[in-house]
Amino acid sequence: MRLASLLLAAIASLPLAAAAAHPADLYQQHCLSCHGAQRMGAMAPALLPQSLERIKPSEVLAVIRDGRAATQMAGFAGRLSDADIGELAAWLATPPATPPVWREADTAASRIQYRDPARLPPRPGFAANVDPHNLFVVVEAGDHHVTVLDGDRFTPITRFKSRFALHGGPKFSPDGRFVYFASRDGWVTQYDLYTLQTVAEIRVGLNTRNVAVSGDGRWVLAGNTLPQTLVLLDANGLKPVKTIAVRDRAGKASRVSAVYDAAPRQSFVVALKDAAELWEISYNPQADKIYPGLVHDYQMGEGLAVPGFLNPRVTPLSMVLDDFFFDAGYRHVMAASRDGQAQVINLDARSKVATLPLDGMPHLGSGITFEQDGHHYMATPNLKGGRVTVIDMDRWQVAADIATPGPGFFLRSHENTPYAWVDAMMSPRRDTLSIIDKRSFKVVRQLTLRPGKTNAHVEFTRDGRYALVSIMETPGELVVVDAATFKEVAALPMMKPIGKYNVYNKVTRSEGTSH
Ligand code: DHE
Repeated sequence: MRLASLLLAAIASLPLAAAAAHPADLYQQHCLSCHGAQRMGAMAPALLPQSLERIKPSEVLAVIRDGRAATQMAGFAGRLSDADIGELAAWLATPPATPPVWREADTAASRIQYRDPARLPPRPGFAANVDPHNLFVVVEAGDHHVTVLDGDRFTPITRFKSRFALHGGPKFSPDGRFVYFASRDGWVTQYDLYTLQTVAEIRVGLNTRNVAVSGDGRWVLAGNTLPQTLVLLDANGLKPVKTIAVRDRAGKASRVSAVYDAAPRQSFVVALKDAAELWEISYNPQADKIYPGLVHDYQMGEGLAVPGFLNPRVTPLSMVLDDFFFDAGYRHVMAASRDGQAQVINLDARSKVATLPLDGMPHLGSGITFEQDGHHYMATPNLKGGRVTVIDMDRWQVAADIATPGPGFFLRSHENTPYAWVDAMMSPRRDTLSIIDKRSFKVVRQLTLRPGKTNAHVEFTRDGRYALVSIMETPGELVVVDAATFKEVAALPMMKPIGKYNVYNKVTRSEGTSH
């Protein structure tokens, strides 16, 4: 059911009260000063339908009525009638009469520089015995904070407030010094792990999908769904470099599904949500010479060559693809559509080379790769089926379908462990992790660390000895488990730790973790 009709159903359950005022007037009077003109966000988050998509209608009503703890959002019960609160909540779920506009100039004007990147000290400021490559960055969605954790001692080094609703994995500079976050309502943040301070922030759009950092550390590319743009930033200070309007061959605008860095290719690869195209944007300074004539800018006319450097190179596809995953050599992407079809695209030949029998909704962005008996495999959880599918990447065939207690979101492993861990967080068995032996493709253990609570999202220490598991609740926990004995060794209180990221595993592109 759509959000607006769910809200209307929730409103119908409210007690009858006096006739409601017009919600647009209520917004002007009570919400605009914090949530901004046209509901685009200001000191408080945007209140557009896209921004509220992930929040249950009953929760929207509850926040307006009772406020949000530990924020400046006060409750309006007593000040507004139940009918007014209901009308306002329903109105927020509908698109504004005038579509909100976010231009390049808005992006440029939003940038905040907290520290001069040129004046940052060269070495970490924390104790010398803390390994800067074994830090974990933990995103706590429960109260919109980030914890930086010492991965040797499992002790927090700092905890700071993030932008509202970070989504997707934070991305790291190649040396592991800087971490970049994207929030659903368009804010990109550059944070310095050496000084434990934010360097800069910029709002690249009204609704952002995710960001990627180039393998040479020079660029950050953000993919938006509103407006339909890609925004290229200088990674050192987040100055905007260029905005690319995302349009297909016919000129139709498309949202971005995901953008990832393909470091060995010196390029970003972009999947589009509304167009049967895959884009590759080279940041190789020699790209103009390497790809002459292969670059097309469909806004200028089909087949028109433009410089290869920092411009999209389009691969036309037979269907719209969503999330995707690279093979180990970054020559191919495995990509799936929302309706459960999957293809292998060769990025050099710029064409489909195989079809994969992956039904349901494989969550490819959360896949892993590994080698076994000389074969290269990738494995992916499935958002619509209780299984992990293992693909033989040498033959592009399904090698195994491993049953799990329910659909899961995140699969993780590490080079130093024979096991891969997957959750079942989309099912009633959300408290159960399945541990799969990568050699036999069998579930060898099921683990329920906190019964009745969501046990999900695993990340390993840099040596693979310990697995850190999220208890995704508010309040929740981060539980440290010995990766060989599966025994709990530590637990830290956290507020819905939605994801955690080990610096070393990320910058070395460990085969067991997301990139
Ligand atoms: Fe995510 C990553 C898409 C809903 C938590 N999610 C990603 C990525 C994509 C994606 C494309 C990879 C980006 C990256 O890491 O750079 N997510 C989607 C969806 O399409 C979906 C199903 C619907 C949506 O509203 O976008 C969706 N995601 C969710 C959630 O409901 C989760 C559980 C909670 C939330 O905060 O929204 C959620 N997604 C995450 C997390 C990652 C992620 C924690 C990073 C994974 C990682 O460990 O790298």
